[in-house]
Amino acid sequence: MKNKEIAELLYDMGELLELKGENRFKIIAYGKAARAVESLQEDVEAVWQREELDRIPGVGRAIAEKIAEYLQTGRMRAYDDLVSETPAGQRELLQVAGIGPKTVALIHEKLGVSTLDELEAAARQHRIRRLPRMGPTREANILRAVERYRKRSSRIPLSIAAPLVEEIVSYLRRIDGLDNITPAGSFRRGRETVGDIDILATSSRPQEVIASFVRMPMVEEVLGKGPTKASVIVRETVQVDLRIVEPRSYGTVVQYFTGSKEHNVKLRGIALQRGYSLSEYSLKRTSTGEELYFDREEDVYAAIGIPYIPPELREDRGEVEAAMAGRLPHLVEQADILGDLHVHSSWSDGRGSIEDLALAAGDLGYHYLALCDHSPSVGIAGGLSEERLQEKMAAIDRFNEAGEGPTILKGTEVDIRADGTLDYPDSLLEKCDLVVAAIHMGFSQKERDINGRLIAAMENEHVDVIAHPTGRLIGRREAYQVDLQAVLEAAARTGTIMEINSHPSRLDLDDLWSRKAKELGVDIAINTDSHSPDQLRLMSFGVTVARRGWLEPQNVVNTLTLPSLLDRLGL
Ligand code: DGT
Ligand code: CA
Ligand code: CA
Repeated sequence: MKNKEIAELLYDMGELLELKGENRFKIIAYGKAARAVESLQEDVEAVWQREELDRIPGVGRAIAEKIAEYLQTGRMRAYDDLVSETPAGQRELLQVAGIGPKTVALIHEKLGVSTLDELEAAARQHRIRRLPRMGPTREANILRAVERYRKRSSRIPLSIAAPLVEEIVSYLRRIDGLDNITPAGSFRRGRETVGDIDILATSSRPQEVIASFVRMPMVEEVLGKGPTKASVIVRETVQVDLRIVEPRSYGTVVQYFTGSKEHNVKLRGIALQRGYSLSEYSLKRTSTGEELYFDREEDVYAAIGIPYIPPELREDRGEVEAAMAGRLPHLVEQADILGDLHVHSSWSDGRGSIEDLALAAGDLGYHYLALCDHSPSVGIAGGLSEERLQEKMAAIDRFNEAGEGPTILKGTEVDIRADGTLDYPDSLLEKCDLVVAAIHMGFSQKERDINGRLIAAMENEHVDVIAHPTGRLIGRREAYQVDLQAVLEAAARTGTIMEINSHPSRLDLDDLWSRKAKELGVDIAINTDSHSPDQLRLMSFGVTVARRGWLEPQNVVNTLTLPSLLDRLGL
C-alpha cells in the first residue's frame, strides 16, 4: 500500500513550497491532501484505478493528477523539481526535529545559515536566541535536536540492539492483557545493524500497553503516542516503535512490518498475479473483493501459494523466485549446531577453565568444543608459549579421559605473522586437533600482502580454519584490505574452512560473503570466539548470519557429529 509513501511526499511538497515562499493556499492544500491520503481507509491505488482520486475529500484536481503520475511512473515531477531547486543543506535542516520551513527560511535570511554545520555553529555562538520568536530555550533545543539528528543518522549495531529488544520485550510481556509480541523490521530479519527497532503486539488493552511502554524506565524521550502506537528514544539515539494491532490481522501485519520493503514489493506483485491484493490488514480477492484475514504469518504465504520464507531471507535476493520454484534452502538452525570450534579458556585471555567451558557447552547440548587459545605473538592476549600449549594439551587429554561431558578438542588460534608465517612450528601444529589461523596485527598492509598472508596460511596443511577473515569490528574498525573473492577461491582449492565469527561486533564473514562461500563450495564453521563460558550463547548471532547467507546444515562443519567432524579434519 503506497498511502504512507504518498502522504510523506505530499507533506514534503508542502514544506518545500513553504520554504520557497509559495502561495499560502497552495501550501495548505498539500498539507490537507497529505492528511487525507494518510487517513484513507483503503489503498490509494484502488481509488486511482477507479479514477476517483479527486473525489477524496481534501484532494483537488491538481494534486490528484500528481498522485496518479506517481502511481503510474513512480515519480512526481513537481516534487523532483522542487527538490532540485532547494539547496541540499536546507533540505537536511528540515529533517531535524522541531525545525520547519519557517525556521529554515528565517535563519537563512537573518544569519545566512543553510547547512547543519552552520546551524550548529550559530547555536553555539548564541546567534539564534536573538532572532524573533527564538530565545535561549529554543536555541538549546535546536542544538540538542542537531546532536540527536547526527547520531540518529547512523545505524545501531546488533550488539546494542539485541539486548535492548530482549529487555523491552520481556518488560512488555509482563503487562496484563498483552497477548502476542514480536520484534519485526530489520531486527527480525537479522541484519547486522538496524535503523530503528519495530515491535508488534496484540492486546485486549492497547491503551494500557502503550502507556506502560512510554513509561519504561529506559525511555528518554517520547516522540509520538497514539491509542495503538508509540515511538520512543532509548539509549540516547535508539528509536523504538511499538504497534498494537488487531489480532485477526496479526499475520499480515507481522509480514508487512518485517519487510524488507523490497521483499514486500516482490511478494505483492506475485499476489496480484494470483488474484490477490496483499496489505498489512488482509489479503483481498481482487475478483470478489472478499477479504481474508490471517493471524499467523505462515498462512499468508500459504494463501498466496508459496512456501514460507524465513525472515532472514527476505531481502529480495532471489528468495521469492526460489520459493516459487520450490528451491528454498533448508536453512541451518541453532539446534543443528553440535559444537563450537573457536573458544578461549583461562589458559590464555579467556575467563573459563576447561571444566567451566565443558559444563557450559554441555548445557547447550554440544558434543564437542575446541579450545583455541592464542599463540605467543599475541602477547597482550596471554598467548601460550610452546611449552604451555603442550601442558594444556596434556590437561585436555586428562579431562577427556575422565569422559564426562562434551569432548574437548585440542585447538589453537595461531597468529598469521606479518610475513605470512605461522606463530608455532609445524611440529607443534601437527599435534593439535584443530588449527584456527587468524590475523591479529599488521592491519594496515596492502591488499596484496594481506591476501598473501591468508593464502600462505591456508596452504599450510595443518591449518583447518581461518578465523574472522576480514578483521572488521562493526562501527569501530574497518576490515583490512582483502580480496575475499580470491581468499574464498583459495579456501575452495585448499579445503580450508572459513569462520563466521558470531560475536555481534564481528559477524565476519558477513551474510553476503557466506553465501558466496557456499556457492564456491567452501565449508563454514560458525564459532563464537568466546572469552567466557556465557559467551558460548553468542552462537545464535552467527547462525543468523549463516541463515542470511542461505547456508544449510551441510555447509556448516560444526553441525557434524564428532566422528564425522574428526573425519573432515583428517584425524
Ligand atoms: P531499518 O529500520 O532501516 O533497519 O529497516 P527496516 O526494514 O526495519 O525498515 P523500517 O523500520 O523503516 O520499516 C519496517 C518495515 O515496515 C519495513 O521493513 C517494511 C515495512 N515498511 C515500512 N515502510 C514501508 C513502505 O513505505 N512500503 C513498504 N512496502 N513497506 C514498508
Ligand atoms: Ca526498523
Ligand atoms: Ca520503524
